[in-house]
Amino acid sequence: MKLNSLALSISSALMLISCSKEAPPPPSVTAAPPPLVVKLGHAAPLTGPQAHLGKDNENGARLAIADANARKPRIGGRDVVFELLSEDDQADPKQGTLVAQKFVDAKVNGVIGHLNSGTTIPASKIYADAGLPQISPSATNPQYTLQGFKTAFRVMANDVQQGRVLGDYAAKQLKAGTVAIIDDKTAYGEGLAKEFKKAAEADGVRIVAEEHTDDKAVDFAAILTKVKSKKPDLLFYGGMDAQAGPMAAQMKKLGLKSKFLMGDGGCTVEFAKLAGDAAEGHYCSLPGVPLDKMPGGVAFRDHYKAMFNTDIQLYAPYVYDAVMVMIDAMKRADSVEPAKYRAELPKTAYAGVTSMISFDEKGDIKDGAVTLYQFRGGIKEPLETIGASPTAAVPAPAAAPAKPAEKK
Ligand code: ABU
Repeated sequence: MKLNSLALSISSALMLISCSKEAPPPPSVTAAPPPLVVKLGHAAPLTGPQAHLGKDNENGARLAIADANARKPRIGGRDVVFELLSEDDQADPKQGTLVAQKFVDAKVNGVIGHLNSGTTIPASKIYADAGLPQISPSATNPQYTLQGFKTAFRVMANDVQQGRVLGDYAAKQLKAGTVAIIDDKTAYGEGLAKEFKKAAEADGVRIVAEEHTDDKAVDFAAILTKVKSKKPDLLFYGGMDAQAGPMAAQMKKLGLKSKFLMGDGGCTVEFAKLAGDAAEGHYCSLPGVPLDKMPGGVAFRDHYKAMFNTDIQLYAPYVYDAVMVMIDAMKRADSVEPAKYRAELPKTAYAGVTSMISFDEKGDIKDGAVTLYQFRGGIKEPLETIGASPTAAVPAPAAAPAKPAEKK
């Protein structure tokens, strides 16, 4: 009896074990894959005399990335989170190439920048060799997109367009018969001065002096004294606000009464701050239309202010658009891989804050406008806009845009 009972217990226990072995496993919980982190490089001078412009560019990129992430993007069937890697290139060409190599080594998915032509151009070779798309929001030297790189794009008018507008304006509107030119020997300053000179001379202007400084200089007494002896109707400066402001102040101190004209690098509130009352009446140009005429300009100004508690310096709306154009190409390619979404960039037709953005066969924005301004009471006031910059009236395309010619 005892043996029977023991056998029964053993058999019951075995049955239980056997049953438990055959029981279906508890439902497994399949964890969702973590979001794919997509790194975007951003480069600008974040220290030195142009740090105010570099921080403004960086803010534009941060704002775009925050907005893009808030939309919970999905690309290639994965949730995606964009992350900004911002580097200080100090507006220095050598440092620009070191930053470019750092981005390539960090396997960023694309680059926004650089701010300066002098850094953008040498860095663009490194990005091109790595097949890494690059969109500059502010480098205006034409050479950047003349190198035949399939990776190089720009979202504002270049200095062939800007120089022509400035040269024509000096001759036809400001009636300058004689002009002195100073540049800062950078790719931007020298390049814009060259384009200005070409256009002004074609309009019959006589160039009476050509002088050079650099992008760290603060004392212009010697070259301004030489310029004064030539009595030019107008002084054109190719360079940035950090030099243009003190230069205008020193012109006034020296009694040099020529009109003063410059391009986008000096077309800032910072120029007026540095020049003080010597800024009054001076002229400058900016690629694009005035902020309050941009399709999303007013909303962007408020959005930027709410996020950073400061005002836009200059290029932030273009940086914002550059980031969004890159992300738009990734979405259309359904891939964040540079080799895949790069092919979508030439087909861009993006309704941005600044304008409707599409690219020509070189990678330059199509139909870029240039606006002239005059400083009055410390504020730059728009005078006129040259060029057909598309506005909010142009709707976002519903269908895929026509494929433009492939870059070389
Ligand atoms: N576009 C003027 C400032 C940046 C640059 O081209 O160097």
